[in-house]
Amino acid sequence: MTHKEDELLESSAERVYGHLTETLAARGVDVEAVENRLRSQRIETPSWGYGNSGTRFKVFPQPGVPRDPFEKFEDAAQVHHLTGVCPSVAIHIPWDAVEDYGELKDHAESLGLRIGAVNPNLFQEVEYKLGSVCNPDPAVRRRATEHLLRCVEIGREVGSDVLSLWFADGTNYAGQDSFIERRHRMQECLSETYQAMPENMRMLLEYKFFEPAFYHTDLADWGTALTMCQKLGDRAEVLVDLGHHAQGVNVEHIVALLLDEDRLGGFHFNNRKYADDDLIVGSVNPFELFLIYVELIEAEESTRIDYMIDQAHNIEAKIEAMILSVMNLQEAYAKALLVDRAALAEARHSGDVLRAHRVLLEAYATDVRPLCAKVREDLGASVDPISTFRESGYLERVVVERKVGVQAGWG
Ligand code: LRH
Ligand code: MN
Repeated sequence: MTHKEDELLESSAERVYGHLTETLAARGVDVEAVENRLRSQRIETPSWGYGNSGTRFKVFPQPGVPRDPFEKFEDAAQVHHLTGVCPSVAIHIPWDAVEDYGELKDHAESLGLRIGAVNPNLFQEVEYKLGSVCNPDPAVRRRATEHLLRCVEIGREVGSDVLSLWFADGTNYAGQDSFIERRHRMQECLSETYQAMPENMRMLLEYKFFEPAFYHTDLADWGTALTMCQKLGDRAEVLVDLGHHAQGVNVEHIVALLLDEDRLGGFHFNNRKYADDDLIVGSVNPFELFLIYVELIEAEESTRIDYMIDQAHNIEAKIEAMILSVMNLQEAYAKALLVDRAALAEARHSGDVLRAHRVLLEAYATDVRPLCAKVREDLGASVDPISTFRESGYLERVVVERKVGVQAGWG
């Protein structure tokens, strides 16, 4: 692109941004306040989103995929560098197991990143066929609890204050095991883990209604997770993975309820059309994502919520997929920040059904991309991250550098 064309593009972007902020100000929107919230948005990316992943049918390797956690952090640093809002990376143990976790912490910090949530993997050892913390065999439960305690230690070593737990535990046939005995086994293992956590650490419990279990799942829904958290303690909160609900479930209602219970700990953002598809967030149902953020806007000023991505980029370019995911989250958040709360409350209280609905539609229909581009520029990131990434040659470079060696993946 010539310098002239650059200037033209820049000036037209400024004009479009100028027009948008005028329109918003005319609608009574405090644009400066919206931009402040957008500049302080924080999205955590998953280390496993940079590695190979797939389905039971096939895992398609991609050239340039990281071979170890250090290279995963280098790719994550690209996403933060280009979007400005992803300074932390969640790790999964043992997928990200290393000799020296202090070295991994230093490496992350040298890239301008920090290590976020620690995710213990209790779904790939042969011993866990009949469950991990819910397994009928106390020796297997002991082994599972030891792994949880080890991950609390790793959290201490890497400076993480989030232990993020998902259990594949469940049964495949009616009668296979007692729902309540399994629940009590889980509570026993989790309370020992909870007691071992340092004061600043939070335990997030992630529920999922099925898979890999096909008759019942021990932490199947928000209710089983919430009541378990209430038994464990104040620093146990519920994690909402957008792909973990049955078709037709109103996720934004669950989010509102967990906020009201002061037990919403965080999200695993992704999207699905059918089951736990782990597709790019906002790629299937962007309106649902907007409605979830509408429920979060007021609450997040008074409570800490961890916004994390949890996706599997089975066929698409992984770093670009992560960048697009973060841009979709910036836009969904920006649209939700434009909702005229006073008009919404007034319409709701006067029973004006469609006025209330149209207040949301007005915000949702606003093209906020110029605002998000301006905010990224303010953060020293890119107004057009995907073009900047494609023109950077980063992918071509790592494809060459990472030719030899075993690519990282779901183990
Ligand atoms: C389970 C899940 C969980 C992870 C895994 C990678 O479906 O959402 O959060 O540990 O995906
Ligand atoms: Mn998840």
